[in-house]
Amino acid sequence: MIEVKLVSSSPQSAYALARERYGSSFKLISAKQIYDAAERKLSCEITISLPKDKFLQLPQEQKSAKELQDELELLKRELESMKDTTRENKIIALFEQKGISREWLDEITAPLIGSTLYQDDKLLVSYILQEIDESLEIKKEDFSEQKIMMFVGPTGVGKTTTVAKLAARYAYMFDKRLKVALINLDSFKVGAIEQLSHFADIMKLEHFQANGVIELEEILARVMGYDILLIDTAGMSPFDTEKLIKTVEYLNSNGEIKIEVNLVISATVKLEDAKDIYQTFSFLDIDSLILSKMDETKHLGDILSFLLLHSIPLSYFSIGQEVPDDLLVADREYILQKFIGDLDA
Ligand SMILES: Nc1nc2c(ncn2[C@@H]2O[C@H](COP(=O)(O)OP(=O)(O)OP(=O)(O)O)[C@@H](O)[C@H]2O)c(=O)[nH]1
Ligand SMILES: [Mg+2]
Repeated sequence: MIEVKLVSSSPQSAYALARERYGSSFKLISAKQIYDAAERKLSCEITISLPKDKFLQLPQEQKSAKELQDELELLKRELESMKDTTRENKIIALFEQKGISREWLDEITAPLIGSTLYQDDKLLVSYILQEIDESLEIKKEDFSEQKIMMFVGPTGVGKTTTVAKLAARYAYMFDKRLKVALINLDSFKVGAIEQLSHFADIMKLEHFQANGVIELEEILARVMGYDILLIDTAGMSPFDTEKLIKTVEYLNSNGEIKIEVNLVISATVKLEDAKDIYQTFSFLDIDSLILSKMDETKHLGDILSFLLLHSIPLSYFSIGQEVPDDLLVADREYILQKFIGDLDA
């Protein structure tokens, strides 16, 4: 809609003028009296609004200088936005080059096209960063009731290491120590049980081995007095994944047990691989995401893009091999600062 002002000797004649020019396609917004001291004359100015196309259709000679100026401004703005859409914006290109999905960038910057913000590099960078920030979800730690946490993810991503770090955190790093037990589920991998039991021995924590859902159910029934149960799983073939899904479904169908599924995914992963991994494990109802190997990459664009597509809450970051030190509770600031470092570079 366009706003147009018309001046005449009285409100009635101003309104008649508007009718004459624009027919019935306008809406009266306001009217006010104007006193011209030099001429000692009273006149009336009305403001009307009308659709842009009606305004542009009018014969040029009927338009006042003010109207022509308004029209020119409008055309200028339209021309700017056309330039914006045809010219590649270098800030958007930079974010894309750093791994942020073009589709997402286009979607969030579309409303800015033609505005000064779109042309201002610094403002546009902060706008996009803020949008990323707002899209990231963080899962807070909550120990108000017993927790059974299962860790799933591709082979070698850092599941067992993360389980060990979390066990140490929960059992020893809070004012109120939590009673923690570790469980290996269906570990046919050579050395997998030893790897976790080694950590369990050092930390003096209970450690169980469960082969199959029945054994797991028995163990879960036995360890009801524990605050936290951490279930480590093995690297997956499609067959294993199907079995795992059935296990979790079966256990969750028993109203008393709720298994929280934590997907461990490496921060070094490419977007397409992250999508595949998510696809594989999405049947499990993923509660939260743990980003591992944050220390192995400076480029977080791909994993950020993945998070922008699927807003799964982030719970922890694994930032190295050291147990228990190299673990952080997920936070937006940390991941964004790392990404900004990459943008700066
Ligand atoms: N740099 C780095 N290495 C890590 C991190 N987390 C784990 N690792 C290393 O990655 C390797 C694999 O770690 P695991 O914890 O055994 O991985 P997993 O997912 O349990 O592997 P599978 O049980 O075989 O599926 C080990 O050498 C770990 O020390 C991390 O955050 N950063
Ligand atoms: Mg493992």
